[in-house]
Amino acid sequence: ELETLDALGLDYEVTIPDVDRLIALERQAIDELRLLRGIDWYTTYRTNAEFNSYFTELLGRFGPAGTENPGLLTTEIIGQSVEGRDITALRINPPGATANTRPAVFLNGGLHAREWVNHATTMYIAEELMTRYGSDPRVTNILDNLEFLIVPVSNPDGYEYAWQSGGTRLWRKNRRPNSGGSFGVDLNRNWDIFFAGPGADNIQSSDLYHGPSAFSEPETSALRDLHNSHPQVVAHIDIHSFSQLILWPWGYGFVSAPEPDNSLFISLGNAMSQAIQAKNGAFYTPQQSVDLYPASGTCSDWFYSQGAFSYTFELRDTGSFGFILPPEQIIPTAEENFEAILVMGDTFSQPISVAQIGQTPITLAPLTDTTVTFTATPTYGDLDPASPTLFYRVNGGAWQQTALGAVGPVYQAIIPGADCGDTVEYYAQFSTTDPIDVTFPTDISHAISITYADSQTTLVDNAESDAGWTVGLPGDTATTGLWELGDPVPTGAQPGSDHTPAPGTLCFVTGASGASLGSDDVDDGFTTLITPALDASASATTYLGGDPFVRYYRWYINNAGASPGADILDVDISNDNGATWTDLEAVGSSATDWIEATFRIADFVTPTDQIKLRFIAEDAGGGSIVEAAIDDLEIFFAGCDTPADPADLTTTGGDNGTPDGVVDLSDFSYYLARWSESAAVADVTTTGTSNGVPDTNIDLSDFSYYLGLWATATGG
Ligand code: 0X9
Ligand code: ZN
Repeated sequence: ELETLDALGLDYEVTIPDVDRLIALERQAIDELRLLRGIDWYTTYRTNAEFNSYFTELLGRFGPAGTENPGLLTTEIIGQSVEGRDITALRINPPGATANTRPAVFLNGGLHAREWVNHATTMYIAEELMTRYGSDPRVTNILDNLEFLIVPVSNPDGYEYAWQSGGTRLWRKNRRPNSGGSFGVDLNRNWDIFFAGPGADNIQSSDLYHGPSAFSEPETSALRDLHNSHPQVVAHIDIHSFSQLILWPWGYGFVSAPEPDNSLFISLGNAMSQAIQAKNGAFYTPQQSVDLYPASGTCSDWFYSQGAFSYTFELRDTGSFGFILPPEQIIPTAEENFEAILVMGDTFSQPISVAQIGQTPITLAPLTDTTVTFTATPTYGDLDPASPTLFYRVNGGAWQQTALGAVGPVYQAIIPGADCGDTVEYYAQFSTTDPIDVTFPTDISHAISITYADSQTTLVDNAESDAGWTVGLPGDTATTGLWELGDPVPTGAQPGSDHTPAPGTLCFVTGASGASLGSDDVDDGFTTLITPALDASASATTYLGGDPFVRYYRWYINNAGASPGADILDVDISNDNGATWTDLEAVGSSATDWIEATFRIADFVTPTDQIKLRFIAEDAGGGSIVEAAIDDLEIFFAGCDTPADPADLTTTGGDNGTPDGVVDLSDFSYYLARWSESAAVADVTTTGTSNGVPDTNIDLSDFSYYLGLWATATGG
């Protein structure tokens, strides 16, 4: 096939030069590991028989008469495969007041036979939940609120077949003998949701064969029946590999889930991705399923059609080993995905999932009202429409409350403005009709906190002309998609226009031209963009005590092509004109939008007048689509002007009426002269009082009031 690609002049990358050899090495590694004594169960891949005996072992530890953490686990044979193998579900449901009434999280692994890390990861999640119950407060809370239904081996026949020797390792489907003599139905195309639509195949021998009818297969029917036997499955994950993806419905076509569901899919998908990345650094791209490719009749779409928030996970890796993932990656894969389960568990432990819309601003403008917006998505239970309330307080004072009003699908309230330097804290509260209260943030002792400050922009570079940027460096290795100043041509990965409002057209972009997805993106290495020196020194602003910030808008896509999510946009900051660099951010997640990035410079480097930013876009693995763009760079200062001293009237030694921040004898003589002339500036109080309120009558009380101000300012 390579010869064909070469002949056609198509760009390709060999990720695994010899899959057969990799399979042979895998078998050798498994056989060697098997000989070791006392190894962890997850150190190597396990057969059907080993899964079955491990189910029994887990029952011994966590079952009704368990030795380790009794009463958590029951197992259920939910059906038999085409070849008559038992399909086992683990039901984790601790005793206690809420036992048997909890909403459920449903996890299934191994629908596809060759995706071996799925079976192991699903099993690991079950074991870890049970091991930690009672000692880990987070897991305890999750299991006290949610039941887990877990099926680690959903396709035992296919799995058995993939373990046989002789070219069966990459088997995907079940082992249905089809009428035409071929074998297997794709168990992720056999569900009763857009059955036999796009992305499924009617050809029996195809890997994507959907089967003769929806739920024609006992394996999919067993999972369906387990779902249907539980009154409330609220969340679900169908666990696959590989590509490191977190996918949500719909997957059959280019239609988003309705709101507020879609917002929850996105925010929870992002949160799970972050939790995974925080564990071992592996990045899983969160995106809608159909953006991978349309597939109809899938497990996840069906669970969502039944009311569960359902995801499809694609576990490790991004293609270096693919399905033949080395056994030493089982545990890290399982561990990082357990973190996602914790996030999902936290979310569905509450009957309403609350999120704030929009980035929390760095500062608020003084004396200006602020509108805050939330979404509240019932995961189960019903929202009391009278309940949404915003609580806020200023400078740690008493909490005030105001209703969060429904505006379309969101809830909004206004926080009245406060003085520069004041700090406001706030949280939102929503209740179910039960009532159960849910707050955002969950822990109200960590309410959202923002300080009011003035800001002054001292530098704007909208990239409509080149202010002296360095576009590419001698050591850069990318062969296409080099940074340039241009008007981007839209592709599936590149923005259709710059960020500056019209008439702006230009931005810095990794190859502005190239009309198709993979043309003129970053390939074969990295390309570097550096700003000119930016003045963020204190002298750049009139704001006393002002704090410099840098802001830019970025576009970044790395989620298409052969190795989605593998690359990053690395951003660094320098305060010595580029001699040394400090990490500012590493962008790993893709967004088909311009995203604001704002940083307080002092959090990274001491502000100087030699600040530079460096943007390195890289296609490290090859084979992926990488597009980056930068626009609308700004430096601004936030802080509060120290209020002018009312006794400061003139510049030292001058009679110019221009305050200079110093109160001395010349201010006094300036006042005396104006007072003698009955000039308006001398009117500083109401006759007979020292209230500081001018009354258009200038007399002795004004003089004594000013004298008092001056004496205070000068210390006598
Ligand atoms: O194609 C599948 O069934 C899943 N990928 S896998 O490589 N594990 O076979 C992904 C299905 C996700 N859904 C859609 N893309 N619609
Ligand atoms: Zn799969």
